[in-house]
Amino acid sequence: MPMFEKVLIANRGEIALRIQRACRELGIRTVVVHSEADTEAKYVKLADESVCIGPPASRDSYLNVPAIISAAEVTDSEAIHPGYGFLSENADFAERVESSGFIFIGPRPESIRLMGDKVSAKDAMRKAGIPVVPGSEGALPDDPKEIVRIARSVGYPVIIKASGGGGGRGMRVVHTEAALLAAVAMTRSEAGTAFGNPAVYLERYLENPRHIEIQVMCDEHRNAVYLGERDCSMQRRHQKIIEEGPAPGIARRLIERIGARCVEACKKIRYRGAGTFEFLFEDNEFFFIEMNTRVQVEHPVTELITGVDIVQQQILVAAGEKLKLRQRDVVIRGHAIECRINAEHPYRFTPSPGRITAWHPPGGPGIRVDSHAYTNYFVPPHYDSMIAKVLAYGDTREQALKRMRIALSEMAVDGIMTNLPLHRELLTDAHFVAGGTSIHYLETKLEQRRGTQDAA
Ligand code: MV4
Repeated sequence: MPMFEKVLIANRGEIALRIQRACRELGIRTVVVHSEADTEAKYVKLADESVCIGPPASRDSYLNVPAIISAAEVTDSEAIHPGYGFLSENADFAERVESSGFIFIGPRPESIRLMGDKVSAKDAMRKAGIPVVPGSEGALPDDPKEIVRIARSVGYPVIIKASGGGGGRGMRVVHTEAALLAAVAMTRSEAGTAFGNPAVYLERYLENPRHIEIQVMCDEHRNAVYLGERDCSMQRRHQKIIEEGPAPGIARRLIERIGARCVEACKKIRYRGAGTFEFLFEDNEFFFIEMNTRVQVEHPVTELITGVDIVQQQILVAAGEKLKLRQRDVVIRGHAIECRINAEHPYRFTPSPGRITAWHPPGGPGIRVDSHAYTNYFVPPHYDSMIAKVLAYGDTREQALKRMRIALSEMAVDGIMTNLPLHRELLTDAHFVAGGTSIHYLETKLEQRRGTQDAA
């Protein structure tokens, strides 16, 4: 299949700019679709063409499937890159894109559907040789006696998860048998309302894990590689705020073993494109929880430590090209850390949209800034609050940490509030600096911080 001449970008903000840059380097012309709130954005003007697809609210623009398909038609685009969020993991959208004669830059719709249903995802991965969290085999039955029996055999605490959920939506931790059936009923009913699917499953609840994910890239010709791991444990309410790679303190041979399994699983399900296997990591063991079928916010961490341009690779494999990359060519070198800069109150986390009156991004050796922001840019209130990703790369984690501290000290954003103060604090936090904190670390730290402030 010939390379694309024109790609439509069905997203906004930093990732729309990131995809645009990848296209430009590949010699592909770009069309960016945008809402009325993003008309004046510089990355929209920078695209070869732009199409306004509706009012500010996401459902009327970035989630408006007919408007996006029409934009692809009127601009003669050949392929659509969905970025992350919005329609990126919507199997129906991927199907509509293909049935309208365009190429979806992402996995086949069947793969998106398989992974979107967490019960079928876990089942497929277990059958493909990936270690999963011990729990119910498939969805929980209706029979309360059976549910009680399953929970006993798994052992408390357990977690009830909605099959249609994911990313932290629709889950409930249960510590005792007395609380089990009510929790199952609640989760079922919420899942029916929220996801239109009341199916739930049960797992052993891991109390203090890390969140480690494996990046993969696959073509249509049965080639697949893994691109190392990222540690995404520094998060609050399922919003990651710092990611890094490699994961501090995890033996290389463990990563290589799980990475090889991910590659085998991808081949088995004929996965295409970029993907991320999410694992919980506890007591030196990996447990699969979910697979993401999109490019992720934190993909630049992997780009810095492997030298692979993930977005370009997504486009190339979507065009039907064979991966040139072989596993032996994937060499992890150095260390990368990413700080997500959000337009929000640094400790209260309330959104802080508005006009940026001065924008001073950092720079220098080993620093990468992925951002669509600039002085006089207006951060619209309708979307995600992330306005930049600051990355620091170094030969060692210590060097990356140093460079990140310098970068954060150079950076200044006026006119709106940002979480820069929180990042500056975390980059000198003894536990974070030591490496290997759990998924609960940040929330616990913030609670303690709140406590000490109330006392003052
Ligand atoms: C878990 C877990 C503990 N044990 N599953 C939350 C998001 C979704 N992807 C899965 N999640 C979890 N599943 C078992 N069996 C703890 C979490 C979890 C979590 C996972 C990854 C990153 C951040 C998290 C924050 C809270 C809970």
